[in-house]
Amino acid sequence: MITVTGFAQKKVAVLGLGRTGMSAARALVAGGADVLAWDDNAANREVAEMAGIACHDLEKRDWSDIAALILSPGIAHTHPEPHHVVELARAVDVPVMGDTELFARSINAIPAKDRPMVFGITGTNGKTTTTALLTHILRESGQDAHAGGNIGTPCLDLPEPHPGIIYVLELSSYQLELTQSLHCNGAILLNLSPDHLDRHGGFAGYEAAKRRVFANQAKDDLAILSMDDAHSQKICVHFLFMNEIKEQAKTIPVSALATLSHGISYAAGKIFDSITYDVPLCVDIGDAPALMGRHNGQNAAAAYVAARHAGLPADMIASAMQTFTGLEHRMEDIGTINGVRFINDSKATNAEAVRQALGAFDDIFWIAGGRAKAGGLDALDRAYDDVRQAFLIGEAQNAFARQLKGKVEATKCGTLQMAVREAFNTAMEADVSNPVVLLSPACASFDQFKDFKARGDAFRAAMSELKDKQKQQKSA
Ligand code: UMA
Repeated sequence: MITVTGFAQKKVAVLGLGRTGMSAARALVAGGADVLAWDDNAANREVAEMAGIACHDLEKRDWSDIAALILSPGIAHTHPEPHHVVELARAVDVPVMGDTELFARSINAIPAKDRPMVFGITGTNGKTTTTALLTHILRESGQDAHAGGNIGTPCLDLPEPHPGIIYVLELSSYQLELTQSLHCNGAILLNLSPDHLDRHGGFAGYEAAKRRVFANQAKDDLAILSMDDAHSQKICVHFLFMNEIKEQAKTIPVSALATLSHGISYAAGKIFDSITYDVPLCVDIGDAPALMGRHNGQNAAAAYVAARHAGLPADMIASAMQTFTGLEHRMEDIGTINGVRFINDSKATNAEAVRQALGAFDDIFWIAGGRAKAGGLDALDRAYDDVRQAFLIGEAQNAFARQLKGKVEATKCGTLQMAVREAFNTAMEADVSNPVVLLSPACASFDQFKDFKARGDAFRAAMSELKDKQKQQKSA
Protein backbone atom coordinates (compact mmCIF):
# COMPACT_ATOMS: atom_id res chain seq x y z
CA MET A 1 0.00 0.00 0.00
CA ILE A 2 1.12 3.56 -0.69
CA THR A 3 0.79 5.63 2.46
CA VAL A 4 -0.75 9.05 1.79
CA THR A 5 0.80 11.49 4.23
CA GLY A 6 -0.30 14.77 2.67
CA PHE A 7 -3.44 14.95 4.81
CA ALA A 8 -1.94 13.97 8.19
CA GLN A 9 -3.99 15.37 11.11
CA LYS A 10 -6.65 16.62 8.67
CA LYS A 11 -10.20 15.51 8.14
CA VAL A 12 -10.79 13.90 4.74
CA ALA A 13 -14.17 12.76 3.39
CA VAL A 14 -14.27 9.61 1.25
CA LEU A 15 -17.42 8.95 -0.77
CA GLY A 16 -17.94 5.48 -2.27
CA LEU A 17 -16.55 2.44 -0.48
CA GLY A 18 -15.90 0.06 -3.34
CA ARG A 19 -12.35 -0.82 -4.37
CA THR A 20 -11.23 2.80 -4.78
CA GLY A 21 -12.82 4.23 -1.64
CA MET A 22 -11.64 1.44 0.64
CA SER A 23 -8.13 1.65 -0.75
CA ALA A 24 -8.01 5.47 -0.42
CA ALA A 25 -9.40 5.32 3.11
CA ARG A 26 -6.76 2.79 4.19
CA ALA A 27 -3.93 4.81 2.61
CA LEU A 28 -5.14 8.04 4.23
CA VAL A 29 -5.59 6.47 7.67
CA ALA A 30 -2.08 4.97 7.42
CA GLY A 31 -0.79 8.48 6.71
CA GLY A 32 -2.43 9.96 9.79
CA ALA A 33 -5.60 11.49 8.28
CA ASP A 34 -8.93 11.47 10.06
CA VAL A 35 -11.17 9.76 7.48
CA LEU A 36 -14.93 10.33 7.35
CA ALA A 37 -16.24 7.70 4.94
CA TRP A 38 -19.64 7.14 3.36
CA ASP A 39 -21.34 4.94 0.81
CA ASP A 40 -24.98 5.19 -0.24
CA ASN A 41 -25.24 1.44 0.10
CA ALA A 42 -25.69 0.35 3.74
CA ALA A 43 -24.12 -3.09 3.14
CA ASN A 44 -20.91 -1.45 1.88
CA ARG A 45 -20.82 0.82 4.93
CA GLU A 46 -21.08 -2.24 7.14
CA VAL A 47 -18.11 -3.89 5.38
CA ALA A 48 -16.12 -0.67 5.80
CA GLU A 49 -16.97 -0.35 9.50
CA MET A 50 -15.85 -3.95 10.01
CA ALA A 51 -12.54 -3.05 8.37
CA GLY A 52 -12.13 -0.18 10.86
CA ILE A 53 -13.17 2.67 8.51
CA ALA A 54 -15.47 5.06 10.37
CA CYS A 55 -18.64 6.04 8.46
CA HIS A 56 -20.35 9.42 8.82
CA ASP A 57 -23.33 10.65 6.86
CA LEU A 58 -21.61 13.26 4.68
CA GLU A 59 -24.94 14.84 3.73
CA LYS A 60 -25.58 15.77 7.34
CA ARG A 61 -22.14 16.96 8.28
CA ASP A 62 -20.71 20.44 8.61
CA TRP A 63 -18.08 20.72 5.84
CA SER A 64 -16.12 23.68 7.19
CA ASP A 65 -13.26 21.59 8.66
CA ILE A 66 -12.91 19.03 5.83
CA ALA A 67 -9.72 19.30 3.75
CA ALA A 68 -10.76 17.23 0.71
CA LEU A 69 -13.42 14.94 -0.72
CA ILE A 70 -12.06 11.74 -2.25
CA LEU A 71 -14.53 10.49 -4.81
CA SER A 72 -14.79 7.06 -6.42
CA PRO A 73 -14.60 7.16 -10.22
CA GLY A 74 -18.05 5.63 -10.68
CA ILE A 75 -19.76 8.52 -8.87
CA ALA A 76 -20.91 11.46 -11.00
CA HIS A 77 -19.55 14.89 -10.09
CA THR A 78 -20.55 16.98 -13.10
CA HIS A 79 -22.78 15.03 -15.53
CA PRO A 80 -25.50 13.86 -15.80
CA GLU A 81 -25.74 15.63 -12.43
CA PRO A 82 -23.36 15.88 -9.49
CA HIS A 83 -23.88 13.69 -6.45
CA HIS A 84 -25.37 15.81 -3.65
CA VAL A 85 -22.28 15.31 -1.45
CA VAL A 86 -20.11 16.76 -4.23
CA GLU A 87 -22.36 19.83 -4.32
CA LEU A 88 -21.96 20.23 -0.55
CA ALA A 89 -18.18 20.04 -0.87
CA ARG A 90 -17.99 22.47 -3.76
CA ALA A 91 -20.27 24.94 -2.01
CA VAL A 92 -17.53 25.49 0.59
CA ASP A 93 -14.58 25.11 -1.85
CA VAL A 94 -13.48 21.72 -0.57
CA PRO A 95 -11.33 20.19 -3.34
CA VAL A 96 -12.78 17.04 -4.95
CA MET A 97 -10.28 14.46 -6.21
CA GLY A 98 -9.76 10.77 -6.89
CA ASP A 99 -7.31 8.16 -5.66
CA THR A 100 -5.02 8.77 -8.65
CA GLU A 101 -4.56 12.36 -7.45
CA LEU A 102 -3.54 11.08 -4.00
CA PHE A 103 -1.11 8.70 -5.73
CA ALA A 104 0.30 11.55 -7.84
CA ARG A 105 0.82 13.81 -4.83
CA SER A 106 2.60 11.03 -2.94
CA ILE A 107 4.96 10.42 -5.89
CA ASN A 108 5.56 14.15 -6.43
CA ALA A 109 6.55 14.51 -2.77
CA ILE A 110 9.59 12.25 -3.38
CA PRO A 111 12.81 14.09 -4.35
CA ALA A 112 13.04 14.19 -8.17
CA LYS A 113 16.14 12.00 -8.42
CA ASP A 114 14.47 9.16 -6.48
CA ARG A 115 11.02 9.39 -8.06
CA PRO A 116 9.81 6.13 -9.62
CA MET A 117 8.90 5.92 -13.26
CA VAL A 118 5.16 6.14 -13.99
CA PHE A 119 3.39 5.08 -17.18
CA GLY A 120 -0.21 6.15 -17.77
CA ILE A 121 -2.29 4.32 -20.36
CA THR A 122 -5.66 5.47 -21.63
CA GLY A 123 -7.91 5.18 -24.68
CA THR A 124 -11.43 3.98 -25.36
CA ASN A 125 -10.34 0.39 -26.03
CA GLY A 126 -7.26 -1.72 -25.46
CA LYS A 127 -6.00 0.01 -22.33
CA THR A 128 -6.26 -3.03 -20.06
CA THR A 129 -4.41 -5.22 -22.58
CA THR A 130 -1.70 -2.62 -23.11
CA THR A 131 -1.28 -2.06 -19.37
CA ALA A 132 -0.96 -5.81 -18.78
CA LEU A 133 1.36 -6.21 -21.78
CA LEU A 134 3.72 -3.40 -20.80
CA THR A 135 3.85 -4.66 -17.22
CA HIS A 136 4.57 -8.18 -18.48
CA ILE A 137 7.38 -6.98 -20.76
CA LEU A 138 8.98 -4.97 -17.95
CA ARG A 139 8.72 -7.81 -15.44
CA GLU A 140 9.99 -10.45 -17.89
CA SER A 141 12.98 -8.21 -18.43
CA GLY A 142 13.74 -8.10 -14.71
CA GLN A 143 12.11 -4.76 -13.86
CA ASP A 144 10.07 -4.27 -10.69
CA ALA A 145 6.88 -3.22 -12.51
CA HIS A 146 3.36 -3.14 -11.06
CA ALA A 147 0.03 -2.57 -12.83
CA GLY A 148 -2.83 -0.69 -11.20
CA GLY A 149 -5.73 1.71 -11.74
CA ASN A 150 -8.77 0.87 -13.85
CA ILE A 151 -7.30 -2.61 -14.50
CA GLY A 152 -8.64 -3.57 -11.07
CA THR A 153 -5.98 -2.94 -8.41
CA PRO A 154 -6.47 0.59 -7.08
CA CYS A 155 -3.25 2.55 -7.55
CA LEU A 156 -2.87 3.15 -3.80
CA ASP A 157 -2.85 -0.63 -3.24
CA LEU A 158 0.39 -0.90 -5.23
CA PRO A 159 3.67 -1.32 -3.32
CA GLU A 160 5.21 1.72 -1.62
CA PRO A 161 7.66 3.64 -3.82
CA HIS A 162 11.19 2.27 -3.58
CA PRO A 163 14.27 2.45 -5.80
CA GLY A 164 13.66 0.85 -9.20
CA ILE A 165 9.89 0.37 -8.92
CA ILE A 166 7.87 1.21 -12.05
CA TYR A 167 4.14 1.95 -11.92
CA VAL A 168 2.00 1.14 -14.96
CA LEU A 169 -1.45 2.72 -14.56
CA GLU A 170 -4.53 2.07 -16.64
CA LEU A 171 -6.47 5.32 -16.44
CA SER A 172 -10.15 5.68 -17.29
CA SER A 173 -11.71 9.00 -18.26
CA TYR A 174 -13.48 8.96 -14.89
CA GLN A 175 -10.18 8.66 -13.04
CA LEU A 176 -8.37 11.22 -15.19
CA GLU A 177 -11.13 13.77 -14.66
CA LEU A 178 -10.45 13.62 -10.90
CA THR A 179 -6.67 13.96 -11.32
CA GLN A 180 -4.64 17.19 -11.56
CA SER A 181 -1.03 16.48 -10.58
CA LEU A 182 -0.15 13.13 -12.16
CA HIS A 183 3.12 13.23 -14.04
CA CYS A 184 3.58 10.33 -16.46
CA ASN A 185 7.08 9.69 -17.75
CA GLY A 186 5.35 7.85 -20.55
CA ALA A 187 1.70 8.54 -21.42
CA ILE A 188 -0.24 6.54 -24.01
CA LEU A 189 -3.49 7.41 -25.82
CA LEU A 190 -4.45 4.26 -27.75
CA ASN A 191 -7.59 5.48 -29.51
CA LEU A 192 -10.59 7.70 -28.99
CA SER A 193 -14.21 7.07 -29.92
CA PRO A 194 -17.43 8.16 -28.19
CA ASP A 195 -17.98 6.40 -24.84
CA HIS A 196 -19.29 7.36 -21.39
CA LEU A 197 -20.71 10.55 -22.93
CA ASP A 198 -23.42 10.83 -20.27
CA ARG A 199 -20.71 11.26 -17.61
CA HIS A 200 -18.71 13.86 -19.51
CA GLY A 201 -21.52 15.99 -20.96
CA GLY A 202 -20.61 14.97 -24.53
CA PHE A 203 -17.56 14.08 -26.58
CA ALA A 204 -15.60 17.29 -25.85
CA GLY A 205 -15.73 16.52 -22.12
CA TYR A 206 -14.68 12.90 -22.72
CA GLU A 207 -11.74 13.98 -24.91
CA ALA A 208 -10.67 16.62 -22.38
CA ALA A 209 -10.62 13.96 -19.64
CA LYS A 210 -8.51 11.61 -21.77
CA ARG A 211 -6.04 14.37 -22.66
CA ARG A 212 -5.25 14.81 -18.99
CA VAL A 213 -2.96 11.80 -19.20
CA PHE A 214 -0.45 14.16 -20.87
CA ALA A 215 -0.78 16.99 -18.34
CA ASN A 216 2.40 17.83 -16.41
CA GLN A 217 4.71 16.04 -18.88
CA ALA A 218 8.13 17.57 -19.41
CA LYS A 219 10.74 17.34 -22.12
CA ASP A 220 12.28 14.01 -21.06
CA ASP A 221 8.88 12.30 -21.19
CA LEU A 222 7.14 10.46 -24.00
CA ALA A 223 3.64 11.26 -25.27
CA ILE A 224 2.62 8.19 -27.29
CA LEU A 225 -0.47 8.63 -29.46
CA SER A 226 -2.33 6.64 -32.07
CA MET A 227 -2.62 7.96 -35.61
CA ASP A 228 -5.30 5.41 -36.51
CA ASP A 229 -8.50 7.26 -35.64
CA ALA A 230 -9.41 10.82 -36.46
CA HIS A 231 -9.70 12.03 -32.86
CA SER A 232 -6.36 10.69 -31.59
CA GLN A 233 -4.68 11.73 -34.83
CA LYS A 234 -5.84 15.31 -34.34
CA ILE A 235 -4.33 15.41 -30.84
CA CYS A 236 -1.14 13.70 -32.02
CA VAL A 237 -0.58 16.13 -34.89
CA HIS A 238 -1.29 19.05 -32.57
CA PHE A 239 1.27 17.69 -30.09
CA LEU A 240 3.87 17.13 -32.80
CA PHE A 241 3.79 20.86 -33.48
CA MET A 242 3.09 22.28 -30.04
CA ASN A 243 5.40 20.11 -27.98
CA GLU A 244 8.29 20.87 -30.33
CA ILE A 245 7.66 24.56 -29.85
CA LYS A 246 7.18 24.41 -26.10
CA GLU A 247 9.91 21.80 -25.55
CA GLN A 248 7.40 19.53 -23.86
CA ALA A 249 7.27 15.75 -24.00
CA LYS A 250 8.59 14.02 -27.10
CA THR A 251 5.59 12.99 -29.20
CA ILE A 252 5.63 9.45 -30.61
CA PRO A 253 2.98 8.65 -33.23
CA VAL A 254 1.93 4.99 -33.37
CA SER A 255 0.05 3.23 -36.16
CA ALA A 256 -1.12 -0.19 -37.23
CA LEU A 257 -2.62 1.19 -40.46
CA ALA A 258 0.27 3.08 -42.02
CA THR A 259 4.06 2.86 -42.05
CA LEU A 260 5.19 6.05 -40.38
CA SER A 261 8.43 7.72 -41.42
CA HIS A 262 8.51 9.25 -37.95
CA GLY A 263 6.91 6.90 -35.46
CA ILE A 264 6.31 3.30 -34.46
CA SER A 265 4.29 1.20 -36.90
CA TYR A 266 2.89 -2.30 -36.82
CA ALA A 267 2.29 -4.47 -39.89
CA ALA A 268 2.00 -8.24 -40.34
CA GLY A 269 3.65 -9.31 -37.10
CA LYS A 270 6.41 -6.70 -37.22
CA ILE A 271 7.01 -3.44 -35.38
CA PHE A 272 8.88 -0.81 -37.38
CA ASP A 273 10.75 1.67 -35.22
CA SER A 274 11.93 4.82 -36.96
CA ILE A 275 12.51 6.72 -33.74
CA THR A 276 14.32 5.09 -30.87
CA TYR A 277 17.40 3.77 -32.71
CA ASP A 278 19.69 5.67 -35.06
CA VAL A 279 18.84 3.31 -37.91
CA PRO A 280 15.18 2.33 -38.51
CA LEU A 281 14.57 -1.06 -36.98
CA CYS A 282 12.21 -3.94 -37.71
CA VAL A 283 11.23 -5.94 -34.62
CA ASP A 284 9.63 -9.30 -35.34
CA ILE A 285 6.89 -10.15 -32.82
CA GLY A 286 5.69 -12.78 -35.27
CA ASP A 287 3.08 -15.08 -33.89
CA ALA A 288 2.82 -13.78 -30.29
CA PRO A 289 -0.26 -15.86 -29.47
CA ALA A 290 -2.08 -13.35 -27.26
CA LEU A 291 -1.64 -10.44 -29.64
CA MET A 292 -4.05 -11.47 -32.39
CA GLY A 293 -5.49 -8.79 -34.63
CA ARG A 294 -4.41 -5.42 -35.97
CA HIS A 295 -5.60 -3.52 -32.90
CA ASN A 296 -3.30 -5.67 -30.74
CA GLY A 297 -0.50 -4.78 -33.15
CA GLN A 298 -1.10 -1.17 -32.24
CA ASN A 299 -1.22 -2.01 -28.52
CA ALA A 300 2.08 -3.88 -28.95
CA ALA A 301 3.67 -0.94 -30.78
CA ALA A 302 2.66 1.44 -27.97
CA ALA A 303 3.90 -0.96 -25.27
CA TYR A 304 7.12 -1.47 -27.25
CA VAL A 305 8.01 2.22 -27.33
CA ALA A 306 7.11 2.67 -23.65
CA ALA A 307 9.37 -0.27 -22.76
CA ARG A 308 12.16 1.27 -24.86
CA HIS A 309 11.68 4.45 -22.81
CA ALA A 310 12.23 2.34 -19.67
CA GLY A 311 15.60 1.35 -21.16
CA LEU A 312 14.87 -2.11 -22.57
CA PRO A 313 16.45 -3.25 -25.84
CA ALA A 314 14.18 -4.21 -28.74
CA ASP A 315 15.06 -7.93 -28.82
CA MET A 316 14.25 -8.33 -25.12
CA ILE A 317 10.88 -6.65 -25.65
CA ALA A 318 10.08 -8.86 -28.65
CA SER A 319 10.82 -12.07 -26.78
CA ALA A 320 8.78 -10.95 -23.74
CA MET A 321 5.80 -10.40 -26.06
CA GLN A 322 5.89 -14.08 -27.00
CA THR A 323 5.17 -15.15 -23.43
CA PHE A 324 2.30 -12.70 -22.86
CA THR A 325 -0.81 -14.78 -22.18
CA GLY A 326 -3.38 -12.03 -22.73
CA LEU A 327 -6.41 -11.20 -20.63
CA GLU A 328 -9.42 -13.18 -19.62
CA HIS A 329 -12.56 -12.20 -21.53
CA ARG A 330 -10.64 -10.16 -24.14
CA MET A 331 -10.22 -12.15 -27.37
CA GLU A 332 -9.38 -15.08 -25.14
CA ASP A 333 -8.95 -18.38 -26.95
CA ILE A 334 -10.77 -20.84 -24.66
CA GLY A 335 -10.40 -23.97 -26.79
CA THR A 336 -11.43 -25.88 -29.88
CA ILE A 337 -14.10 -28.56 -30.40
CA ASN A 338 -14.04 -30.58 -33.63
CA GLY A 339 -12.05 -27.86 -35.39
CA VAL A 340 -14.30 -25.00 -34.19
CA ARG A 341 -12.41 -22.42 -32.13
CA PHE A 342 -14.15 -20.60 -29.27
CA ILE A 343 -13.13 -17.00 -28.55
CA ASN A 344 -14.35 -15.24 -25.43
CA ASP A 345 -14.49 -11.48 -26.03
CA SER A 346 -17.10 -10.74 -23.37
CA LYS A 347 -15.31 -7.50 -22.46
CA ALA A 348 -16.21 -6.05 -25.88
CA THR A 349 -19.16 -3.99 -24.68
CA ASN A 350 -19.04 -1.34 -27.40
CA ALA A 351 -19.12 -1.50 -31.19
CA GLU A 352 -15.52 -0.31 -31.59
CA ALA A 353 -14.17 -3.18 -29.49
CA VAL A 354 -16.27 -5.61 -31.52
CA ARG A 355 -14.89 -4.21 -34.77
CA GLN A 356 -11.41 -5.26 -33.61
CA ALA A 357 -12.54 -8.82 -32.92
CA LEU A 358 -14.44 -9.11 -36.22
CA GLY A 359 -11.26 -8.01 -38.00
CA ALA A 360 -9.12 -10.67 -36.32
CA PHE A 361 -10.74 -13.94 -37.52
CA ASP A 362 -12.04 -15.68 -40.65
CA ASP A 363 -15.37 -17.52 -40.75
CA ILE A 364 -17.00 -16.00 -37.69
CA PHE A 365 -20.15 -17.37 -36.03
CA TRP A 366 -20.82 -14.30 -33.96
CA ILE A 367 -22.73 -14.12 -30.67
CA ALA A 368 -23.89 -10.57 -29.84
CA GLY A 369 -26.46 -8.86 -27.67
CA GLY A 370 -27.28 -7.93 -24.10
CA ARG A 371 -28.17 -4.40 -23.01
CA ALA A 372 -27.46 -2.21 -26.03
CA LYS A 373 -25.47 1.03 -25.92
CA ALA A 374 -26.40 4.20 -27.81
CA GLY A 375 -26.04 3.62 -31.56
CA GLY A 376 -26.18 -0.17 -31.21
CA LEU A 377 -24.28 -1.71 -34.11
CA ASP A 378 -24.20 1.48 -36.23
CA ALA A 379 -20.41 1.76 -36.18
CA LEU A 380 -19.99 -1.79 -37.56
CA ASP A 381 -21.63 -1.40 -40.94
CA ARG A 382 -18.54 -2.28 -42.97
CA ALA A 383 -17.10 -4.88 -40.59
CA TYR A 384 -19.15 -7.96 -41.48
CA ASP A 385 -17.06 -9.46 -44.32
CA ASP A 386 -15.95 -12.46 -42.25
CA VAL A 387 -19.18 -12.96 -40.31
CA ARG A 388 -20.96 -16.07 -41.59
CA GLN A 389 -23.95 -15.80 -39.25
CA ALA A 390 -24.98 -13.86 -36.12
CA PHE A 391 -26.63 -15.38 -33.04
CA LEU A 392 -28.43 -12.78 -30.94
CA ILE A 393 -29.20 -12.72 -27.24
CA GLY A 394 -30.70 -10.55 -24.52
CA GLU A 395 -32.65 -7.32 -24.58
CA ALA A 396 -30.96 -6.15 -27.76
CA GLN A 397 -31.81 -9.14 -29.92
CA ASN A 398 -34.80 -7.63 -31.74
CA ALA A 399 -33.10 -4.30 -32.38
CA PHE A 400 -29.89 -6.01 -33.54
CA ALA A 401 -31.86 -8.34 -35.85
CA ARG A 402 -33.40 -5.25 -37.48
CA GLN A 403 -29.98 -3.54 -37.77
CA LEU A 404 -28.42 -6.63 -39.36
CA LYS A 405 -31.22 -7.20 -41.89
CA GLY A 406 -29.79 -7.44 -45.41
CA LYS A 407 -26.21 -7.46 -44.08
CA VAL A 408 -25.76 -10.67 -42.10
CA GLU A 409 -28.03 -13.65 -41.54
CA ALA A 410 -29.13 -13.46 -37.90
CA THR A 411 -30.87 -15.90 -35.55
CA LYS A 412 -32.54 -14.79 -32.32
CA CYS A 413 -31.49 -17.21 -29.57
CA GLY A 414 -32.54 -15.44 -26.35
CA THR A 415 -29.95 -16.90 -24.00
CA LEU A 416 -26.21 -17.26 -24.26
CA GLN A 417 -26.38 -21.00 -23.71
CA MET A 418 -28.77 -21.42 -26.62
CA ALA A 419 -26.63 -19.16 -28.81
CA VAL A 420 -23.48 -21.18 -28.09
CA ARG A 421 -25.27 -24.38 -29.08
CA GLU A 422 -26.74 -22.90 -32.26
CA ALA A 423 -23.51 -21.21 -33.28
CA PHE A 424 -21.49 -24.40 -32.78
CA ASN A 425 -23.94 -26.59 -34.73
CA THR A 426 -24.05 -24.09 -37.58
CA ALA A 427 -20.25 -23.78 -37.62
CA MET A 428 -19.88 -27.59 -37.72
CA GLU A 429 -22.16 -27.86 -40.71
CA ALA A 430 -20.72 -24.90 -42.60
CA ASP A 431 -18.29 -25.44 -45.41
CA VAL A 432 -15.59 -23.05 -44.15
CA SER A 433 -11.90 -23.47 -43.35
CA ASN A 434 -11.40 -21.65 -40.01
CA PRO A 435 -14.67 -21.62 -38.07
CA VAL A 436 -14.70 -19.49 -34.93
CA VAL A 437 -17.55 -19.12 -32.43
CA LEU A 438 -16.97 -15.58 -31.19
CA LEU A 439 -18.73 -14.03 -28.20
CA SER A 440 -18.22 -10.31 -28.78
CA PRO A 441 -21.48 -8.79 -27.57
CA ALA A 442 -21.34 -5.03 -28.37
CA CYS A 443 -23.55 -4.65 -25.29
CA ALA A 444 -23.40 -4.36 -21.53
CA SER A 445 -24.18 -7.61 -19.73
CA PHE A 446 -26.49 -6.36 -17.00
CA ASP A 447 -29.76 -7.62 -18.52
CA GLN A 448 -28.70 -11.25 -18.00
CA PHE A 449 -25.46 -11.26 -15.98
CA LYS A 450 -23.81 -9.56 -13.00
CA ASP A 451 -21.01 -8.24 -15.21
CA PHE A 452 -18.95 -9.04 -18.30
CA LYS A 453 -16.87 -11.54 -16.33
CA ALA A 454 -19.94 -13.58 -15.36
CA ARG A 455 -21.02 -13.50 -19.03
CA GLY A 456 -17.58 -14.73 -20.15
CA ASP A 457 -17.64 -17.46 -17.50
CA ALA A 458 -21.08 -18.57 -18.72
CA PHE A 459 -19.71 -18.74 -22.28
CA ARG A 460 -16.86 -20.92 -21.08
CA ALA A 461 -19.28 -23.16 -19.15
CA ALA A 462 -21.53 -23.58 -22.20
CA MET A 463 -18.49 -24.49 -24.29
CA SER A 464 -17.35 -27.07 -21.69
CA GLU A 465 -20.84 -28.58 -21.71
CA LEU A 466 -20.64 -28.98 -25.49
CA LYS A 467 -17.19 -30.51 -25.19
CA ASP A 468 -18.42 -33.12 -22.69
CA LYS A 469 -21.38 -33.92 -24.92
CA GLN A 470 -19.09 -34.40 -27.92
CA LYS A 471 -16.86 -36.73 -25.86
CA GLN A 472 -19.86 -38.78 -24.73
CA GLN A 473 -21.13 -39.07 -28.31
CA LYS A 474 -17.70 -40.24 -29.49
CA SER A 475 -17.38 -42.87 -26.77
CA ALA A 476 -20.99 -44.11 -27.22
N1 UMA B 1 -21.66 4.64 -4.78
C1 UMA B 1 -22.27 5.54 -3.92
N2 UMA B 1 -23.11 6.48 -4.46
C2 UMA B 1 -23.35 6.58 -5.79
C3 UMA B 1 -22.72 5.65 -6.66
C4 UMA B 1 -21.87 4.69 -6.12
O1 UMA B 1 -22.07 5.49 -2.72
O2 UMA B 1 -24.11 7.46 -6.20
C5 UMA B 1 -20.78 3.61 -4.22
C6 UMA B 1 -21.24 2.20 -4.50
O3 UMA B 1 -22.21 1.78 -3.58
C7 UMA B 1 -19.94 1.41 -4.42
C8 UMA B 1 -18.89 2.43 -4.83
O4 UMA B 1 -19.50 3.71 -4.84
O5 UMA B 1 -19.65 0.96 -3.12
C9 UMA B 1 -18.43 2.04 -6.23
O6 UMA B 1 -17.47 2.91 -6.70
P1 UMA B 1 -16.97 2.76 -8.20
O7 UMA B 1 -18.14 2.54 -9.11
O8 UMA B 1 -16.09 3.89 -8.51
O9 UMA B 1 -16.21 1.35 -8.21
P2 UMA B 1 -14.83 0.86 -7.59
O10 UMA B 1 -15.09 -0.46 -6.96
O11 UMA B 1 -14.15 1.87 -6.78
O12 UMA B 1 -14.04 0.55 -8.95
C10 UMA B 1 -13.36 1.61 -9.62
C11 UMA B 1 -13.57 1.45 -11.13
N3 UMA B 1 -14.98 1.49 -11.43
C12 UMA B 1 -15.50 2.46 -12.21
O13 UMA B 1 -14.85 3.34 -12.69
C13 UMA B 1 -16.98 2.39 -12.47
C14 UMA B 1 -12.96 0.13 -11.61
O14 UMA B 1 -13.04 0.09 -13.03
C15 UMA B 1 -11.51 0.06 -11.22
O15 UMA B 1 -11.00 -1.21 -11.58
C16 UMA B 1 -11.37 0.27 -9.71
O16 UMA B 1 -11.97 1.53 -9.33
C17 UMA B 1 -9.90 0.33 -9.27
O17 UMA B 1 -9.24 1.43 -9.81
C18 UMA B 1 -14.01 -0.80 -13.62
C19 UMA B 1 -14.81 -0.09 -14.67
O18 UMA B 1 -15.90 -0.54 -15.00
C20 UMA B 1 -13.29 -1.96 -14.30
N4 UMA B 1 -14.30 1.01 -15.26
C21 UMA B 1 -14.97 1.70 -16.34
C22 UMA B 1 -14.61 1.06 -17.68
O19 UMA B 1 -13.57 0.39 -17.79
O20 UMA B 1 -15.38 1.31 -18.65
C23 UMA B 1 -14.51 3.14 -16.37
